[in-house]
Amino acid sequence: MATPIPEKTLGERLRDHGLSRRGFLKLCAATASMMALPASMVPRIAAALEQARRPSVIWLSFQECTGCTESLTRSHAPTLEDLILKMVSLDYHHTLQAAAGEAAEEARLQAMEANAGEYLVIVDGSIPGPDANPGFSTVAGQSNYDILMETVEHAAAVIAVGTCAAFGGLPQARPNPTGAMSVMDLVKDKPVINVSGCPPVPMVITGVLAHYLTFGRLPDLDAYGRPMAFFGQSIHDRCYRRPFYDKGLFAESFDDQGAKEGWCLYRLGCKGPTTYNACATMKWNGGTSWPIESGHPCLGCSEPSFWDGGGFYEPVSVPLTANAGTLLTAGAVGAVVGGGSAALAKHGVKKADAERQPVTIDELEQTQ
Ligand code: FSX
Repeated sequence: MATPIPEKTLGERLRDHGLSRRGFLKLCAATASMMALPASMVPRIAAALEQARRPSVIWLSFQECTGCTESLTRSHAPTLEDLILKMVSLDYHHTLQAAAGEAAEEARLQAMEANAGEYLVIVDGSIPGPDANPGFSTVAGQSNYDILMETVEHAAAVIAVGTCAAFGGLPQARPNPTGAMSVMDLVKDKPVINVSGCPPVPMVITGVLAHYLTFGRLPDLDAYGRPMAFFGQSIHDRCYRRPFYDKGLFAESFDDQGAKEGWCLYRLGCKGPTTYNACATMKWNGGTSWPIESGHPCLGCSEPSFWDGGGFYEPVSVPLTANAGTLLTAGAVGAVVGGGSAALAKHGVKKADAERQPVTIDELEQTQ
């Protein structure tokens, strides 16, 4: 019997694709930045990625709108092409795979068998639970629930991408007609990491994969199972409109003078104070903009309470800081003058920013 040819290391694959040493270091620097790691980590990332082998990834899509995959295709650092061709072996994905029908299902089963105990399962969309009508949502005649449980059985870990998979999302909103459940409601014996957002920030999806590839483990998580590097601070704490909030300057309607001056959108229902995500720093569409920069309040799409937690345009009760637990009513918000900088300092924003100061590629090459 022929000896199987081992999969090439990532370093070998990158060289096969014509990537120079300098280009490789740029990729590592971008990866460090994406994972919110200091530049001093780049040599370690380079050494790890050089020797890494691409993990098999099986991506399952259930009750969702395909916005999560649409978001993934807009990742720019790394691009989707970089991710698929160089970093992971994407062995099954409804929207992106070339195979169809029985060949597609066969590819999933083969990937599971060949990589038992080592493959990653990514899920987008919620799942009608075990007590729901199995006909609510099926793929290849199999219920979503059966496919999920069959596929995760020998997985190393599961990544729930999007608020539907992480917390139930839109399909689970009242009255939840399909009995929709989240991945962590159903998968209890595997590590589950939640990358919430409706849709999630694309570089957060690729960042989690890059972290796994680099360090061989999943990143540190918050109380909702989300990676701290991306969900560790509220939208409010990183919002460029925060100085207006601290001065009590609020837009009262979408076309008043305050809106034109770019004042805080809190009174128009912004959920930034209670929402944790990386939108304010990573932005969207290649770093072009994000909802608040476009003049619209944050809807809080990365939180479990997204759909049933109150009106999109109703002001929230605001915690003064994420850790203080002090709730302010809407009327008291304007009095919080000067609290913002203290809160920012408390969250270590300046320190984190300082650690993320860029270093030049020439400097990095000298450390190799
Ligand atoms: Fe849900 Fe994603 Fe919102 Fe849509 O797959 S998180 S409805 S962007 O597509 O699942």
